[in-house]
Amino acid sequence: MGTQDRTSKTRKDSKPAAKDTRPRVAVRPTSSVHLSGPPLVAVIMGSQSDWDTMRHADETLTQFGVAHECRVISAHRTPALAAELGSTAESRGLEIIIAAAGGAAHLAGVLAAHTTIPVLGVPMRSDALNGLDSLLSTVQMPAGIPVGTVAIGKPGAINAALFAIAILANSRPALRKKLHEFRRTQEEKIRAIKLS
Ligand code: RP5
Repeated sequence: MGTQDRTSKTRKDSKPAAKDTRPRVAVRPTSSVHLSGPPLVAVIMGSQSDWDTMRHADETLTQFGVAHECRVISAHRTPALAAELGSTAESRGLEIIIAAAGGAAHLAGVLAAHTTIPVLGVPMRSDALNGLDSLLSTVQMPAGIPVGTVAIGKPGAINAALFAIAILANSRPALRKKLHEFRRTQEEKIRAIKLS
């Protein structure tokens, strides 16, 4: 897949290479594959600024041992890449796409337009309208191209991953077992709470 080239090429001109003073950002690269095997889930986000939220989807999928990839692809800044990801998803063996975007959040809808595999949309919390803009943009798909939309922000990121896992678990008994264990542990933690 065409991803942003993060390495600068060696120049043949005489000038010594200028020191790279760009800030090092603690995020995963534009395209990264998590866990071995071909990815079943693609976690796509419209901007690097979405990663702090979407890392929770990444962590949840990793916790369940689901092979996935995380990528920054924008519907408006890299439209060709968005079309490529969507239209090749099925042939690459992806089974679910999780798409996160904020503001005029059309990424999930654009990806869904290019594929028939399920697309889950995660509305990002925005500065201007606190994510209400993202929520409405993601959820209000006209009939014919569905996007399953989850909650705004971190709860949505986690639930999109859990939803993807639930879909995959339909045909994977081991994953279904892990989901049951997850629910049991979650319930036990709540039952054990003692308020002072
Ligand atoms: C959307 O615009 C992204 O998904 C992000 O949530 C929002 C702001 O992006 P940046 O301006 O931070 O890159 O495309």
